[in-house]
Amino acid sequence: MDQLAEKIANQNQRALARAITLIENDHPDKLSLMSELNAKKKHAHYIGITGSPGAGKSSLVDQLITLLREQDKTVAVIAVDPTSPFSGGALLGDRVRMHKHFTDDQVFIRSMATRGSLGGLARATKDAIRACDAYGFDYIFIETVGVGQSELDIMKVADTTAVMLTPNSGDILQIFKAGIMEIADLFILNKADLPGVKKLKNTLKDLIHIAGHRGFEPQIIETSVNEGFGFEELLQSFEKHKKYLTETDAGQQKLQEQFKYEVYELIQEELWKEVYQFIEKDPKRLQELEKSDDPYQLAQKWLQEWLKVGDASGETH
Ligand SMILES: Nc1nc2c(ncn2[C@@H]2O[C@H](COP(=O)(O)OP(=O)(O)O)[C@@H](O)[C@H]2O)c(=O)[nH]1
Ligand SMILES: [Mg+2]
Repeated sequence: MDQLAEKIANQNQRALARAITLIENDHPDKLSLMSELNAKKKHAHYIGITGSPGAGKSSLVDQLITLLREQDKTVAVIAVDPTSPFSGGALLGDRVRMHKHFTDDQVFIRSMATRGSLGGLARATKDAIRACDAYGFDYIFIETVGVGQSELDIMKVADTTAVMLTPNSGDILQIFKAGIMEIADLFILNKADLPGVKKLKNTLKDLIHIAGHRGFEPQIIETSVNEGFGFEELLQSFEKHKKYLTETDAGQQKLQEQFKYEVYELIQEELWKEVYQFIEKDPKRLQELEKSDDPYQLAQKWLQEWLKVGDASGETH
């Protein structure tokens, strides 16, 4: 791997970009690279920001980068937006918006490609965040469009999850229905310069009450990129949540749960890759597939065959 982890830990951005490409392509050496990177992690604050397309996530993150750079903090941004193709709108727009930060070597901005591995985009994004952590950024922002299961899944890696809402957009009901309320550690009401923000805040308070929360009571922060307010307060709110995680038992427990979930997920991904190869490399199974109309029977049969091959070869798969 050409001392990639070492180079990343020495703050080489080209090495970091290369590692993320290897991660996206599910390179065979990925797990060992990730393990090396993990040993070098520096415990950045992972902050997920999720919300509908056009809510203002990128614009706000851009403002936060400026503010954090003034405080001499370093920042990485991983943008995941499957609604826009990699070479299309999202990246182009974000590039223009975040342009001034692209020449700053203490800022790293990357859009994740949606192509790729069996583990999928969520897995690749989590690994990319870890790679950024080995580089040593103070903050790592993860921007996602809060719609699908895969985006919800990405948020499980964040220390702090912020859900962004905007006045009169109707996204609040969608977010409530998708079960996103429960994962929010705080809410950002962006475009608070627009009318309707009071009404949104009241609705939100009601819905938070209905959805309930465990431990940390989510704060509601109003921001406006256009009028330039709310940024400091938002950063303080991030800090407050980070403190909750590191200094309370409930916070520690949440981190432990996240860790356990991630180990399980990695096992699941690796197992599935092996079973998948086992099935796909035998053309006889494809014929079986055509003849069968019982998915339960096939799944059971193939799993048993896979287990037996492991026994016969004396290996544990
Ligand atoms: N009025 C208003 N418009 C905003 C605000 N923040 C962002 N926008 C606009 O909303 C649009 C979408 O912003 P963008 O950051 O690309 O949203 P994203 O898709 O969530 O990343 C852009 O035209 C922004 O100029 C705000 O606070 N107030
Ligand atoms: Mg965006």
